[in-house]
Amino acid sequence: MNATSITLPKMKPASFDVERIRGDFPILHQQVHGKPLVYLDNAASAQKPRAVIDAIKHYYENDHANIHRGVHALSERATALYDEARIKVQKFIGAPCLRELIFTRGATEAINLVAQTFGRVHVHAGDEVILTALEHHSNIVPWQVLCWEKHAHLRVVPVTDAGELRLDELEKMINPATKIIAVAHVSNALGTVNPIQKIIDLAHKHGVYVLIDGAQATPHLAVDVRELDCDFYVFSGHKVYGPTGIGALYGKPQHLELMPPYQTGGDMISYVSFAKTTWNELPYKFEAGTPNIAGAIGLAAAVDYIDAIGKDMIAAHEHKLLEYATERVAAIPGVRIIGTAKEKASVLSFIVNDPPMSALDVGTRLDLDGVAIRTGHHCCQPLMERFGIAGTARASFAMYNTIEEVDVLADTLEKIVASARPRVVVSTNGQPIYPEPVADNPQQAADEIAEFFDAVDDWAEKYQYLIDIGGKLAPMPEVLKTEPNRVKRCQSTVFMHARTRPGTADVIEFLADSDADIVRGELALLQKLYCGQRAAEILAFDIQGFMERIGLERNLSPGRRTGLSEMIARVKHYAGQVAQKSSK
Ligand code: C6P
Repeated sequence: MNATSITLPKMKPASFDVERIRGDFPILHQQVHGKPLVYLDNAASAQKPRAVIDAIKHYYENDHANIHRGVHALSERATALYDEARIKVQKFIGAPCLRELIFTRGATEAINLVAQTFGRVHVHAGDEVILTALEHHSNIVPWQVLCWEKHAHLRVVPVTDAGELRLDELEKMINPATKIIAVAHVSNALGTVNPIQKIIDLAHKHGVYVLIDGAQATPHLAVDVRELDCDFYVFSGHKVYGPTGIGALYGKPQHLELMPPYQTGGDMISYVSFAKTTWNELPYKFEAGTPNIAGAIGLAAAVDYIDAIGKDMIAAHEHKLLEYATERVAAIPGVRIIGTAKEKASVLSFIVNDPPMSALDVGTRLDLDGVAIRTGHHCCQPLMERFGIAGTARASFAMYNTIEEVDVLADTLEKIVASARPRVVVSTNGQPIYPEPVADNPQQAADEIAEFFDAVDDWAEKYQYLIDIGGKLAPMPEVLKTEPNRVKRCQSTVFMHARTRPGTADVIEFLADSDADIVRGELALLQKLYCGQRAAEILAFDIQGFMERIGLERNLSPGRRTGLSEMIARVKHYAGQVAQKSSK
């Protein structure tokens, strides 16, 4: 392979051969918890074909050097590869010319770039920025910050119960103060394909600029920014089978020319003196510092891979998967699909409400059977609020998923829902009953718990232990489930209330609850360790070491680890206050 042959273009297959495609993705062929992996978390990040992995490997093994700087062969090769990558990505979204295609770290950085440059120039006090209720936080917060800074206002287009945008409301909302509309092409939480062409046309009729967040569209739909005539279009490489840390911003050249730089430094300048600095031409004006060269090369390989399969073929296959999955999941009693728009792409969000089961529990149990989905608010908290739910379980499909995998998802979900039991809430007549200590000190309690965990290898058995002890969690009276007692940064709803045991100066006890079985298990574990123990001993106990010893660290997702750390921090914070007071 030489420097210019970074991709492995294939002949367009006459028909869509999913097994052949699966063969191109090494990661898919593994077992998780003893079951074949069924990867349905593609909206969060898609897996990488060997062509992408090889392109990056080949680049680092043969061609790496910094770009636009060296006079030597490697630098020239790396520069050529980077430039070639830009051409491929430009073509991928139909950008008319190269200077309109800026490499960014991803969709998030691209939106921030536009808000902080274009937004700062065009939005002033009293102006309005229109978003929609189904935006990802990445397409909310940058605009919110801009509006705070500029004393401008955010307006939000509502969605119907099906998850479709109310275009009638948008039409009423646009007024002379409207400067920008920022809208997702496809909703990551519901899968709704928004009528962006109509939105762009409507906005332009009123002289309003439009940014399209294409993070969830580019993996599934053919995109042509020239045809769309949008002002900006952003997407992330890792969702289109490319590497993380790379993405792109398309912008109309007349906007990009007038926008001030987003970041300053090397490569984005034309000339620097202490008196005056001038900017480089487009697109380099917006690419300060050494860029993600390998990322761009990997993204180009991903784009080639998609083109070789054919976007239409991919879309048709994914549509079949989504239709079948919708039919199967909708038929499971107790399950409700969230997001039933007529036009959808690759995302199936649902909740289990009979008996009620937290999305976190659904996801954790599916994982035990090798099925990877995402649970929670999907970085769309305002949308979840609109639907009156804490979060959903979300299966999202990619070109390599199969009908058989959809069956595994549906069959496993059916089994999980059928085995779910309504939670029995023990009445205490409003009287809190704090648990008794299970040992003389936290270390002794930890040793007893660890004895069980040491004896079993299987995460499924450990998980069941947590579910069992969580089922016996001391009930927490509703009056204690207050906002100050809510533990933040958890994927589920968690309350904790600690106190000093009456008649003692430094013995801690606490009550806790959560809507998720797995979290109640974690809370019960903490009660075993900490309840009825002295503050100083709680503080001295090596909780981190214990979590590692019993393997909880390894088996919890990063999100769950964060939640658990917050719960531990709460008890320790309280113990710290008590210890300080009692030592005075
Ligand atoms: N959504 C999901 O699981 P970044 O993180 O910059 O690559 O993409 C941000 C982003 C922006 N817009 C939309 C519509 C998105 O879906 C995402 C990322 C992932 O839904 C991770 S939160």
